[in-house]
Amino acid sequence: MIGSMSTSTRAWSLAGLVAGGAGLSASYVVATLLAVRESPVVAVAGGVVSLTPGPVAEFLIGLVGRADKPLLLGGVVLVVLVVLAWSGRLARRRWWAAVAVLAALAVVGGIAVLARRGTGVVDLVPVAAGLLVWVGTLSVLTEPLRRTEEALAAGASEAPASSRRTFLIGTGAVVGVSAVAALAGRLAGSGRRAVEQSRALLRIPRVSEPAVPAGADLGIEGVPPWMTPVEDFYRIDTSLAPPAIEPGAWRLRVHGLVDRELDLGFDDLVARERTESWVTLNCVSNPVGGTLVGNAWWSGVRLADLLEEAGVQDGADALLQTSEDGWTCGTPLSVVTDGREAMLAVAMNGRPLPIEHGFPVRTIVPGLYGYVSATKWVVDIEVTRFADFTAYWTERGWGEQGPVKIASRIDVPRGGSTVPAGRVRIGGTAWAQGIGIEAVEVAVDGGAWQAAELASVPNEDCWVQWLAAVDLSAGRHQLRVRATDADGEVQTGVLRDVLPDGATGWHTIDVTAD
Ligand SMILES: Nc1nc2c(c(=O)[nH]1)N[C@H]1C(S)=C(S)[C@@H](COP(=O)(O)O)O[C@H]1N2
Ligand SMILES: [Mo]
Repeated sequence: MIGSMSTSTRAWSLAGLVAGGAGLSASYVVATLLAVRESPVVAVAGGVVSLTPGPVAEFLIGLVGRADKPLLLGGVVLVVLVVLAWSGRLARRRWWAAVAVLAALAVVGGIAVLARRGTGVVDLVPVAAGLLVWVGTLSVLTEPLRRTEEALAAGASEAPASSRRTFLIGTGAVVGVSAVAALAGRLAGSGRRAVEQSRALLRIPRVSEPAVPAGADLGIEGVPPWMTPVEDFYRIDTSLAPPAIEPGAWRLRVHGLVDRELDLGFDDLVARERTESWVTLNCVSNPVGGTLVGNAWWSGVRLADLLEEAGVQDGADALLQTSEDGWTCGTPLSVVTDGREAMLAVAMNGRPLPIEHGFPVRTIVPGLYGYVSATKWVVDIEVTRFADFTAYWTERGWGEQGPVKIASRIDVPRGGSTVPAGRVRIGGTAWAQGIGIEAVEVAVDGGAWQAAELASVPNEDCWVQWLAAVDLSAGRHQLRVRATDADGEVQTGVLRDVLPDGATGWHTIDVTAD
């Protein structure tokens, strides 16, 4: 097979193909283990779809009809195979050129992954893992080929048998390991798939559909919808692979400084009296003007009711919450029991929680940042004292209590954009959960604050859209916004970093009018 020049070329191509297969299988396995949305190949196909100009896509679809998706995936796979074989042949003369081709392929895959909705850095891990395995396998497989070439060049009449054997054994082993790994990936992913299926089939009684209150969404182009669709809801957690928990297997223990410990299953929980409310959740790491914030319709069981059932003892001032994957946070007891809609949520926007957002049960406490309250996959609540524990983020320098800070954001126009001179509409969002937004004001070029118009909202726990109009002469201008909460506190202009307990400062952008 690798005796003569021509078959040797085939061997190099084969090495490229097999190494590529190993890389793809590795990226698939890692993608499954991390439960990222889609494998790089699917992402590339999706990217091709979104980059294809409309008329061209329509023409092609007209040509091939419903077979467009399989054809597209097949096409991407075919192109990848050709490139892989070519990379193997390149490796024969110029090793670095093969690596460059593979790296370029990985970059294309990475860009395609990142271009998808709702992906992040974690989604790149499969691509990186694939590339590493790829290059490693290629170098191992081509090593005996290289020795053969050297032997031939040195005048040997045929390839040393040992090199041939090494190459064939190596190739076979890589093919075998890749196949087993891909199979294992399928099995590993099946746990999550099974839970995804349970979730899809789960009907929780008395969960109502979200109905956006009249007047809450001003429908301003460029301002995110008042109700955040779950697929657009920001996601923050420390888990690489979100826990996949069957509702039937979920249990919650409420213990510590209580008269009666509770040990509840999912059915026990949802059988209890329920509450539903609009609550805006945001992350302490959200910078001024940032997007780590979302508003949803949550359905669940009031935490205060459960705590009353358990009977909280004197001296307790905190709930130490633990998730299935061991993440912890400490929540002020006084906040949870002061009458606000603090709950163990089982549904988000009228559907069971998505796995990424805590399925089957998570905590929601209006007015607290997520890192001290919004435990996803919650399985344990200990009634205790702040003095007696530290939690995941407080151990890393973040503040203990974490009340949400009043914030406002300009969504349109976008910073750095150009707008027609004259009357310009400015729109955005403001929030002060637990207290409510009383006023929003905007200022141009550091001038006088002028009041914006506020949308109406159903409660003080969710964000408020606002709209203002200002006159801009031709040239560059600075726009800024500030809010006032229902207690009369005016948002501070002092710029502070997100660490240790949330950013402050006025969101300020530059626009050009012409
Ligand atoms: N189990 C678990 N719950 C968690 C976290 C986490 O890392 N693990 N992160 C918290 C943080 S910092 C935030 S801001 C919110 C984000 O919730 P979301 O991903 O549903 O938007 O979840 C909180 N709950
Ligand atoms: Mo967060």
